[in-house]
Amino acid sequence: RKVGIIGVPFEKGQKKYGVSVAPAALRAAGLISKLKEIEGLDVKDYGDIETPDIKEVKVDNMAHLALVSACNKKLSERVTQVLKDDRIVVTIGGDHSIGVGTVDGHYKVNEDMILVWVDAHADINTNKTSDSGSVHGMPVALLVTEFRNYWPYLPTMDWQDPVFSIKSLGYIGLRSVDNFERLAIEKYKVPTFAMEDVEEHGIKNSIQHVLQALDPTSSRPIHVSFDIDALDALEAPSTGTPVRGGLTLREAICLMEIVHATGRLRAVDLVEVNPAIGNEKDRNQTIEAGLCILKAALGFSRRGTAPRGVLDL
Ligand code: DIR
Ligand code: MN
Ligand code: MN
Ligand code: MN
Repeated sequence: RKVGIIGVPFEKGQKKYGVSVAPAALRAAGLISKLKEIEGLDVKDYGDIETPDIKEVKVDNMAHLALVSACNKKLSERVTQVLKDDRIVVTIGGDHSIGVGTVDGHYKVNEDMILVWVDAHADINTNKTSDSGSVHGMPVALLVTEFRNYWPYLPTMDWQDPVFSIKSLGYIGLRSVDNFERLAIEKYKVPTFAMEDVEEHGIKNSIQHVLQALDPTSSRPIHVSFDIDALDALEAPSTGTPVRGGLTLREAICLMEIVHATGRLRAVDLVEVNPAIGNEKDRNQTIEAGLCILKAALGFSRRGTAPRGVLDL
C-alpha cells in the first residue's frame, strides 16, 4: 500500500490566523515518520501547495474567492497526480475550503467516488445562505452539480466544473447546521448521522450505514474529508469553530478503522487544525488527535501484535 502526502498551508477560507501553520506543525510532530511506522506502508511526501499572491475578485458575501480558487486549482492537479501515481492521497489543511480541490482532483480520477464529510458543520452554504461569508462553510455547495443554479457566476472558478453528485455524499458528526443547510440535506436526503444519530446507533453502525447507503455493492472508491472540529472541543480544542458535544477520539479512530478495512479508501483530508489557538497543551492534544485519526485511516492497529479475544465472552 502506498500513500502520498500533500500539505496545504491555506487559511483564507475563514477569518482566523493559524490553520495555515498546521501542515508544518503536523510534520514537526512526526507525521511522515509515524505513518512510515505502519507496516507495509510506502509514504511519499509531495510537499506543500503554495498559493500565488493574486488580485482579489469581488463576489457578494464570499471572502477571498480568487485566492481560494487559485489554491484549489493547484491542489486539484496535485491530488490527481498523486492518485495517478497509484497512491492514497492524504491532504493536510488548511481550512476546509480546500475540500473543493481535493474532491475535484479525486473525482477526475475516480468518477464513481463517494464522499464522507466528517464535521460538526455541513459546509453546504452558498454565498446567499452563509452567515459568515467564509468559503470554508461552502465547499460542499461548490462541488455538487445539484447546486449549480444556486450560485451566481463565480469569477476565477471556471476551471472547476461541479459534476460531483450530492447523491454520493454522506455526513457524520453534524451538530451545528444552519437553516438552509438543513433544508438542503432534507431535500436531497443526504445520508446523515448527526451527533444524535451517533448517540442512538453508535459510531460503528453510523459509518457502516452511510457507506452502505451510498454504495450498496461495496465497490466504490472512498474519500473522507475530516474536519478536526468533528471531534469534541475537549479533545481537539485548537480549531477555529469548536463545538462541544462531538465525537470522541476513540469514535473517530473507530470510524477510520472501518473505512480502512473496506480497502477502498483513496483520499483523506485532515483540515481546520489551528495550532495558534489555545495553549501548548491544547495544541499538542489537537495535533496528536489528528495524527491518531490519520494513522487509523491508513491501517495502524490499536491491537499491536497481541491476539484479540483471549477470553471468549
Ligand atoms: C458556518 C460555520 N456554518 C459557516 N461553518 C464552519 O460559516 O457557514 N465552521 N465550517 O467550521
Ligand atoms: Mn468543515
Ligand atoms: Mn467544521
Ligand atoms: Mn436514527
